Amino acid sequence: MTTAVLPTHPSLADGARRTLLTYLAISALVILLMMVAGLILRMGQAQWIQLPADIFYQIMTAHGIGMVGIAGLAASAVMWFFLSQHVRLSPAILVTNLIFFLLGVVLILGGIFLGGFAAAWTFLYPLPAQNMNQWGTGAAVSYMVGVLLVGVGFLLLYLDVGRAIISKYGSLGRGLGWPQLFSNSSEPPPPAAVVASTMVVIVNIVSILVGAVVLVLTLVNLLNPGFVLDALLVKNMIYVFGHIFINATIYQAIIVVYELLPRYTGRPWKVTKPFLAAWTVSTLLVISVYPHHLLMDFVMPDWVLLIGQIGSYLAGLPLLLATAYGAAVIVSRSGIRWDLVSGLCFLSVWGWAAGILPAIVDAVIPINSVMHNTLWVPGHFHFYTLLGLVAMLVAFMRHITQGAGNGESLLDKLAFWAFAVGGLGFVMIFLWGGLDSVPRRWAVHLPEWLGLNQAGSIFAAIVVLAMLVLLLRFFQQLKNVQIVHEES
Ligand code: HEM
Ligand SMILES: [Cu+2]
Repeated sequence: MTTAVLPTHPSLADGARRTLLTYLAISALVILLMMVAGLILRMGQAQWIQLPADIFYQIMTAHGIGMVGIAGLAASAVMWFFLSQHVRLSPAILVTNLIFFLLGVVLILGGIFLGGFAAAWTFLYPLPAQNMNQWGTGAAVSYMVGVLLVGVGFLLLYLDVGRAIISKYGSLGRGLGWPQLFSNSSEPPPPAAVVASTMVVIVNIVSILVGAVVLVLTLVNLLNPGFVLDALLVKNMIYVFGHIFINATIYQAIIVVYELLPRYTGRPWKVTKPFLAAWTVSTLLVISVYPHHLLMDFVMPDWVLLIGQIGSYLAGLPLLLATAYGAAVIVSRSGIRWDLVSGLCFLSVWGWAAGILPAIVDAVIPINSVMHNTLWVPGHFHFYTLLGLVAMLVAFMRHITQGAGNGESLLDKLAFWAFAVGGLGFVMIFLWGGLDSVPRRWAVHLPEWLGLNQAGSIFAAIVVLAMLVLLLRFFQQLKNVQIVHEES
């Protein structure tokens, strides 16, 4: 049997390599399962299958939290892998995070499918407790404790990443390249992987701490209903947590593009001043724009909503421009070798960029008053999670198993195009539904909407099939990967 060498660097310990491969194998499996869950939801809305409403909301809750959680796990593997070439990370913490993650998943799944918890992944107050007896307190408690455990694991991981960056570069500011940005330091700037990881450490620690507090508050309310919460405060905290955490998955996964496109083009990814400035601006803004989830909450102070709206233009754009521009510069006339991995990298930058546009449209207050809670919303976030984030993750998975004897087949090429075309069709149908004012999170749709839902289901099925090919090949190749030390 031919053997593929895990393309990595000698400083990475064998144990850590195995752990990372475990992260990726679990991620591939869960992404596939959650996509099938999504397909079931869409087919239920299309009335192609009989899906009772309670089951629809259970699956919707599992799909939401499952996709967000597994995206976080897979993206952290991308970050860890590339970052460990520059700083000394703790392999023990990497394992610890995985254990917390798996324990949390068991409690979350138990709460949903055994206990019937179906308050959506955002568990907005007071739904977890006041649910017209759709589920018991135990189910909601199990869900909250599960999410809390997942959060504790990630918190440990990011604290370790922060520690490692500070011990090598001196401070998080230096990790973001502030001396080069603000005082023309002649030292070379930190590599792109370090800049991105530093940003993620800062924003995700904020996200997880706020998330932990609101989960505990919700738990206290569940166990002692006399302890009444402020619904608006809870909603603010939940969206600080949710908005930042899902955004940070892209900020971690994008490192694969910074690291791999240069290898394919033979040109370095230049860490320029605009690049550093974009990451610093985004660090501040990704934290402060979450109020775009509360534009319909008229009791929110206007100035907070304005920050949410204006910040939403500013937060994504600089980073996106710096990345899209960087990718265009590095690829154009480089004689780049196109294969599955470089194709997925390029597609992912496009998917991220294109997906931000409908997101910005939605963050404009007059538009939001029409589009809020329509399928426009899943339309925009599936755009950059599916065509952006998932493309980055699959690029990484297939890169890591690529090597002697682990080439790509014609089937892979077909799957790539099926993924791109199916994914685009799937999200465009969601957006179209939004234009038609089809509400999001409805198990049962009006007859007028069934045609769109059926088209959406067909595209979704194409995506699932394409992913099945791309990830089955990944598993097949994983068997051939042997952990061998490369010469440095
Ligand atoms: C084949 C791929 C996918 C399919 C078929 C799919 C399908 C769906 C459907 C039908 C919904 C419910 C829409 C509604 O009526 O409100 C949904 C919601 C959602 N999806 Fe997906 N999805 C896919 C991939 C993804 C990915 C890759 C992510 C994130 C990484 C994701 C995250 C979510 C989230 C967070 C929700 C919101 C759940 C809620 O409203 O509480 N999905 N998806
Ligand atoms: Cu947001």
